Amino acid sequence: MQYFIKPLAVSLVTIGLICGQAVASEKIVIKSGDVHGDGYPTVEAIKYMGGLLSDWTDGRISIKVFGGGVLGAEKEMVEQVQIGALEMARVSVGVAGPIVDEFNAFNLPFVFRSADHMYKVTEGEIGTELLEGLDKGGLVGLGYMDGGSRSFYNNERAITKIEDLAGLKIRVMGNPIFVDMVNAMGGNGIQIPFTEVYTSIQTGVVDGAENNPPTLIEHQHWKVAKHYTLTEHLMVPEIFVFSKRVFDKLSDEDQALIRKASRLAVLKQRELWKAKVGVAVEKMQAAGYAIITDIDKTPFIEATQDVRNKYGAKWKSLMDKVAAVK
Ligand code: BDP
Repeated sequence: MQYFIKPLAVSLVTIGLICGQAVASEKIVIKSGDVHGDGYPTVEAIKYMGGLLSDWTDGRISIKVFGGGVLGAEKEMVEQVQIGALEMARVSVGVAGPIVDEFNAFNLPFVFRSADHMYKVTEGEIGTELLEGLDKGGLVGLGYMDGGSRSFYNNERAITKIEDLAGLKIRVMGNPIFVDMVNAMGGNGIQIPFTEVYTSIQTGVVDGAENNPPTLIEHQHWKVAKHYTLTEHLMVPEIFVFSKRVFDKLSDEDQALIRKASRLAVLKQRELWKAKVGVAVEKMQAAGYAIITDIDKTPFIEATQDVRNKYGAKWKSLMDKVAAVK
């Protein structure tokens, strides 16, 4: 697939700079990619951010969201942002580990105790430092979004205890941590790009996957995977990032506006997220889709201790700091 789109913002800003100064009246259209489509909280929050920017600048700055994965998988979108061919992307922290290694601390199972714990970590000193670290990867980390909790779904059998996962082929995001995580629980973790998950389950390439309720429903995975169990083994935050190449060429005022709008987009997404999770669960239950909520998580936590030890040892003090956030 070709997903090269004219880097509009880059060219406009460049024109201004060639003339020796930023041209305040030049239009800046920020293109932003997401694997989710309209109606999904991350997409709607970025559109909201675009609306704010547009209002504040009388339409001079706006955002155009390219959702539904039309710009490629998350890893590819991040690469596009790094080179400045795409201005912005909203991705899972799951794919940010290769850029800022410490982000992998957030990718370990059962690290966050609750959504509140995750908010406090991401909004506090730890989260801020990690976002700033994206700079070395050519990215400006604008903020975190809520990706809820991820749980297993599959087409083979209901998971009521850890033994039920034995031998199941489970799709995971592109990061070896997630493969180790599933394997530690007795399953067989397989990395597959998000856009191929539905077909992979449908055709039996994998037995299932793991994700949050809104994703399960919005991407129709529940139609091909009958059993969903709220193991809630992962709480992977999401981030939205801006191309540093493009950002550095913007005026200080425009950078400040983008940062201010980002902050409001973070809060908006949280609000939209909470509503969306409730609706997704209700919709599935009303349609007679069985969701197993009563599950003893202790064996899952114990089985993954080695994974936390193996990867977490590298960031021991960071992990301790995360755990100490009350
Ligand atoms: C969804 C995240 C998205 C990931 C996807 C995945 O919002 O960023 O790409 O999971 O599993 O929950 O790949």
